[in-house]
Amino acid sequence: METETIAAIATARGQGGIGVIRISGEDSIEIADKIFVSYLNKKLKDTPGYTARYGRIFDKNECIDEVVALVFRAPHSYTGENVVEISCHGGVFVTEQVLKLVIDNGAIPAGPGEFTKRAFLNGKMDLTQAEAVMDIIGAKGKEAARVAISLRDGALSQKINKIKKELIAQAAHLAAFADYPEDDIPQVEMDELINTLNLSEKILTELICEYGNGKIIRDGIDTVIVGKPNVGKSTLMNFLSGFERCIVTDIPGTTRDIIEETVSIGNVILKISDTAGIRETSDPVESIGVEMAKNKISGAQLVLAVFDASKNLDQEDISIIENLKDTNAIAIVNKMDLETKIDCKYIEENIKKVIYCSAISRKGLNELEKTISEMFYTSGSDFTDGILYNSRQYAAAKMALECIVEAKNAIDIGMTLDAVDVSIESAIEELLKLTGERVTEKVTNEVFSHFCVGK
Ligand SMILES: Nc1nc2c(ncn2[C@@H]2O[C@H](COP(=O)(O)OP(=O)(O)OP(=O)(O)O)[C@@H](O)[C@H]2O)c(=O)[nH]1
Ligand SMILES: [Mg+2]
Repeated sequence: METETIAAIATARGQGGIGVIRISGEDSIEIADKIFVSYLNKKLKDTPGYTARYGRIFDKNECIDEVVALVFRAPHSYTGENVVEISCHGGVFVTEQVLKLVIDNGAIPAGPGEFTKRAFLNGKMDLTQAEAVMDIIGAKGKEAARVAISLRDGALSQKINKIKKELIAQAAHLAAFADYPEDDIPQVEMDELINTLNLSEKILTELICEYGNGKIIRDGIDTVIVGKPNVGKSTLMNFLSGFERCIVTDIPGTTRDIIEETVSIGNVILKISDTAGIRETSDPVESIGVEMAKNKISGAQLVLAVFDASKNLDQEDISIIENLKDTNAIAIVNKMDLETKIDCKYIEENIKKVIYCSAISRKGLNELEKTISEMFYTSGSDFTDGILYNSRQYAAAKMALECIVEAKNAIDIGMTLDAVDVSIESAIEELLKLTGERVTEKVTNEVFSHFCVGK
């Protein structure tokens, strides 16, 4: 177990109302006492846990800032160790100055995610809960945050632990039976064993099937906006991002490069790309953009195909529609504020979902959000009851499922219970990896290397 006392600035760099310097480890209170003087002359070492003291930070005789020092005592803290959090004024210079003093007085700089790593190593949370901490911080939308909070509460762990417990009971029974067949151990109840395997298979299969949804909730839907030049693609992009992300002009061929942005509309996150208008062109720069736009269509999870409602459909529109045959597309019939000339029937016959909007007057967004939700989220699904939320968890669940299927096959073909037990043991091993109960240091380090310093 790591014993050194670590410290880091826990708040974002930059100017802010307050900045927090977090210290964790056996010596954290002693170190803080060396630089903090409370107005009531109370030492932090004499301060109970969950108590704040108001005072000042000194570098020798020079006052650095007026602060609040908050004491947590092991094991009742985030990390499970003694923790002091010093809240000072939120300026870059002041927070760095306080951190430097803490380090000069015996702490070492914390690595990425080291506070949470210690919380995990001290048994305050399992690995899926620790991973969720970073997902809460990184959440880009409401649903992403809701799911991350449920995982931090242990929603996935509970699901996994339920199957794990039953599998362990079965494995123990099988092992005892195999080792001491002549002893007075009750016969293995085959029905019970098969029920456990079926239940495990069902839960793991559901989790694996929902993984795609989890990814969409967490990272957003890969979305591309395509259409002819001048139909209003960049205006739509600006409308969705809420600021002037793209250049908009009435000159066809304005957008050349792909412009990307992550936007959140309602509960939905879109990783959206605005592209060059698709048309035949002799301009070499524009034609590269057109090629890139066409390529983007095939890789996207969602295509927003924009049309100009004030113009008749032409050959270029029709060839774009033809290119959308095997894609998840929504037609956006834009410029509905103008007199409508477009053949709506043709579009509706060829693209399943059609939204009528005016990007310039910012109308039609609610309808778009609703349509995307219907397309991507199975109605009624509640993702807060525990889902796999990253590739590490997904890989472990898949391996566990394979072992369960193997165990079932072994029973079906009449293999010995020994062989069934081997597969069940392997499944348990994978589930223990998933929750982090039996995980290598390499994997643990890899998980926390993606965290920010100070968390
Ligand atoms: N009346 C009206 N004009 C719009 C609407 N949306 C966009 N426009 C106008 O249409 C013109 C083209 O808009 P852009 O967003 O640049 O179109 P684009 O599809 O990105 O064009 P390219 O980048 O050239 O392919 C601009 O003059 C916009 O102001 C709309 O809803 N109604
Ligand atoms: Mg454009």
